[in-house]
Amino acid sequence: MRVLEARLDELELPLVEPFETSFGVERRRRLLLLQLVGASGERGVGECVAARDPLYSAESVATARWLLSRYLIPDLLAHETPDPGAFLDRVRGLKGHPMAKATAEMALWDLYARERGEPLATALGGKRRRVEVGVSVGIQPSIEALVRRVGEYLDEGYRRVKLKVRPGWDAAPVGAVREEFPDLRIWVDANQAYPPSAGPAIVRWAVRLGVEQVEQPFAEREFGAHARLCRARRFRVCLDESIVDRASLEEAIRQRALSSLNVKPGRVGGLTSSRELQRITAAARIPAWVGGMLETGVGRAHAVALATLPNFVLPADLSASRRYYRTEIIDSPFELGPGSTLAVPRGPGIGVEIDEAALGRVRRRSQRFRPKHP
Ligand code: OSB
Ligand code: MG
Repeated sequence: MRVLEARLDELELPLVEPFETSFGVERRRRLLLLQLVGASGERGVGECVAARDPLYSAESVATARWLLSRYLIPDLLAHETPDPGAFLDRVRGLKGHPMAKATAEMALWDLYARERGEPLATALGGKRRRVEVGVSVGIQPSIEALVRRVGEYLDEGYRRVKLKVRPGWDAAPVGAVREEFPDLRIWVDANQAYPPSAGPAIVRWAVRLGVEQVEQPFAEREFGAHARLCRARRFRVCLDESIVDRASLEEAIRQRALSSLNVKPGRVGGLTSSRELQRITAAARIPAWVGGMLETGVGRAHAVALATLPNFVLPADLSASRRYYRTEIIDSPFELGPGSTLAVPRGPGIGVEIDEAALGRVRRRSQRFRPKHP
């Protein structure tokens, strides 16, 4: 693949409603979108999941823009790239910044699959035609509002909810949802908000309320505390922020700190790394699933393709487009289908096309890049 042109857009999209987690509230999603034009005439697009502020992880829109414009895009324009792996090899010396690297790597994967005329899911080795999904529900202004929201999502067809929790917003709201919906699959996600000493209390309410999975209750490096929670064996303990690459996953497995893995391509540096982590979890008999970062249709399409791989056996955090945004920047928004699923697009690459008019309405900045010596 030879890249003749790159465009880096910064977008601002209002969420249909604020999304509150233990680390903050998101009202308007700021994000970067990278479009590549290949010598073949095909295009490739990648979405950067870093947010405006470095609250989920160290990266932000600003740091990702810097890495992309200063290093990654110039690298792509200066070299012939046979496949996404060749790009990863070249930028291996640049430390950190997995979300920025994933943006370029995912755009390359799209371009690569389009040049081969096959869907990204097929290029990755996936087989499923639909992927099962659930819905991640932010912290709400009141318990009544939460129960109402969950009811609306169930009416839309979702069959598994993930409730955001934090100290002070856990047993009571989760208990109210459980009381109203006795058979519902309930997961919770704390985004590292609890101290290790909270472990026994979490076990008590999670078991009493039939919580199926507890995601990242403790800090990123607290493998020991997560391992103690795993030993209760009454619900799955899922890691998200703790797992950033192969080494962290292997160490977590060695310490028995997880019984489920949330794989987000942005967090782990792209689709190649996501696929590798998926393989490692399969070998360790740990169920995995694809997480979400409030993506637009572009990042969602990449994530849906990833979710077709075999060990993604739990429902993904990839909901329908309308759960996030009123305006979608792709031509065919994702809709919830039978059995709480999203259809895997059948066209080449990510299988959806950018709606340039819609993109123009939410774009705040745009930068073009061309090769130095064409
Ligand atoms: O921890 O999974 C998380 C969104 C932003 C940052 C972190 C997380 C999330 C979600 C949203 O839970 C999942 C989705 O995109 O639907
Ligand atoms: Mg999470």
